[in-house]
Amino acid sequence: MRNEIMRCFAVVFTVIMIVSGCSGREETKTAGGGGEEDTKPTYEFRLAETHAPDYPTTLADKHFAELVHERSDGRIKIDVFPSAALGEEAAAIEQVQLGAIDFVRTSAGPLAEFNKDYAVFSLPYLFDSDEHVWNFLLSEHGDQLLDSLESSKMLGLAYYSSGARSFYSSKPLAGLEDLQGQKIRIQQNAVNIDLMDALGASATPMAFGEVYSGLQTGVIDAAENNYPSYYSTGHYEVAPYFLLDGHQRIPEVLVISMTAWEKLSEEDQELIRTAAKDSIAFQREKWAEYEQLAEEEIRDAGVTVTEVADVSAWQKAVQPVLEKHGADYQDLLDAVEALRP
Ligand code: GTR
Repeated sequence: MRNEIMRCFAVVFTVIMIVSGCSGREETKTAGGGGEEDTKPTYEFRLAETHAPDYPTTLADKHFAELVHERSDGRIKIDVFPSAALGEEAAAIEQVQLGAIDFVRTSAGPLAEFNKDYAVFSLPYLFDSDEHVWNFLLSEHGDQLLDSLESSKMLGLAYYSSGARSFYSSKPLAGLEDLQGQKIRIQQNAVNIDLMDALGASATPMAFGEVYSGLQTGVIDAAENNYPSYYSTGHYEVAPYFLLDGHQRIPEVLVISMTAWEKLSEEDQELIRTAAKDSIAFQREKWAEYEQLAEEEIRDAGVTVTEVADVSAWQKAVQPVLEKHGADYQDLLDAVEALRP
């Protein structure tokens, strides 16, 4: 509920920011003796984040902003706006594409609506483990995907950890059969719609910030996410059945708008790219800590957590999704296979 109130403030705030047209202000430092150092431009950028201030991705955004600030001797300032203060995730990506917001930290799930290649991450049971995901993300294929956002007027700077997604419901949920007919909120993209269909459920695309009230009012029965998101949003209070099938491991991505990128000198571009890469280790550490805390809190709160010991029935059920979409990503799927630890 606290999150809902924060989001209401966030919407009002967004309107004010959009009306006042505040984005990526650029000034040139002219004070001093006229040397090259004195004429380097200063920038003030905004970064959109959907999660709460204490969430691992928000902490990493802030760490990234600090590195950039320090390394640019205070010339480049990045203000982080958590709790969807600049809009829900898909809307924030759109604003980044238009150049109205400078950075967004988003899941790769909604990015698929802007660049089809990103839907590869929504294919079910693709990665076995966190190690497997990171082998892929840190490979040349991971880098190519970051660069490929350029065709959508954006650029990926770095990936962050996001664990595995599993189903949770307001109705008893202990096995695949219980998903039949349930209305499940998804991150909107074509693969997710077919995935729910294959599992016998009904897909309901909905913004992340609406899921709590959606579950509470029965507009949806269920949703799916990792332990940290399930905990941080309080979804476990209204959907206390968590079924650990781990159907997807969708990374987080730190993205910059091409409009902001092109304002920067090559030197500053390098500084930003390096700072983003250097913030990965910090995020992964915060992620591991928070994932453990979230699991403990959820179990302590009395949530019914059921582990799926054998996912083979699930993998069989989702075959039609892989048959329909797999061919679009054959090269990436070959790479995923080759990088299996
Ligand atoms: C979370 C992710 C968010 C958002 C959310 C969702 O795991 O960190 O950025 O994409 O999932 O399901 O909308």
